[in-house]
Amino acid sequence: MAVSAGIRVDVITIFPDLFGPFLDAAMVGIAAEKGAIEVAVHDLRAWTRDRHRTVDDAPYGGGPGMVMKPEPLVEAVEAVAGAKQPERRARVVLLSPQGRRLDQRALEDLAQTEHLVLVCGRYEGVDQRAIELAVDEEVSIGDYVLSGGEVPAMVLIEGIARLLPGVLGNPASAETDSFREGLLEGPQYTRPAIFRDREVPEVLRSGDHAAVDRWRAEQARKRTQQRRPDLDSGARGGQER
Ligand code: 9D3
Repeated sequence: MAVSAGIRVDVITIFPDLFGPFLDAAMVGIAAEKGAIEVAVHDLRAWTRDRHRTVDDAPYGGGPGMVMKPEPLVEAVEAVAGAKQPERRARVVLLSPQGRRLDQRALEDLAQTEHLVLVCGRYEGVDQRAIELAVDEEVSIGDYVLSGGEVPAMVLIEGIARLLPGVLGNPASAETDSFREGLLEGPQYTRPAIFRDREVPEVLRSGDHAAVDRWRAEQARKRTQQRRPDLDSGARGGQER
C-alpha cells in the first residue's frame, strides 16, 4: 500500500521525558534519519497559566481520581494543530481506553496522514468538552488498564514508522506482514543447529525449499488456528470458500 512520503507527529503529554530514548531507538530513529517521520514532543504544562501548572481537577459529580482540565489541553492542541473549526489539516488522536481498538489496518490508515497530533490522556480521563472541541478520534491499544496514553502513543509511532517507505531494510516486508492476512508465522531458528540438546527441525536444514515452504505454511496454519479459530485458514491460505 502506498503511504505518505513523510509524516509529522506532535505528541502532547505531561511526561515528555518518557519519549526521548524511545524516539532515538532503532526503527523510529532510522525513520527520522531518513526524513520519513518527524516527531516533536510537547509538555502540556507549557499551556498552563497558574503557579502550580495545573492540568487536572476533581470530577463534577464526584468519584475517584482526577480529570484532565479542558483549558491547557484545548490550547495545546490548537497551538500545534490549529482549531478544529472551521478547518484544520492535522488529525488529532486522543489515546484513551474508550477509543477504537488499534489494529494493523488502523495503523495503515494513520500512516497515510501528513500531520498527526497525539494527545496522551492521563488520570481518570479528559473533560468531555475538550474532546469535543479539539479531538478528531480516540484510539485504545487494547482492553487492559494502563496509567496513561504515553505508551499507547509510542505503540502508534512505532507501528506507523515501520510502514513508511524506506524505513525497513526490506521495503517489501511491511507489505507482506502476516498480520495483514490475519496469519501468524511458524517457529524460527538460527544457529547453532543443536542447542542444549534441542535440534532445529531437519526439514529446515534439508535444502529442499519446496519442503521448507510447505512445512512453514503448515506451522503457520496451526498457530493461526490456535490464536484465531474463527479465521478458517485452510491449506489454501484462508482466502477461498
Ligand atoms: C475504571 C475505568 N477506566 C476506564 C476504562 C479508568 C481508566 C483507566 C486507565 C482511565 C484512564 C486510564 C489510563 N489509560 C489510558 O489513558 C489509555 C489506555 C489504556 O489504559 N489501555 C489501552 N489503551 C489506552 S490508550 C490510553
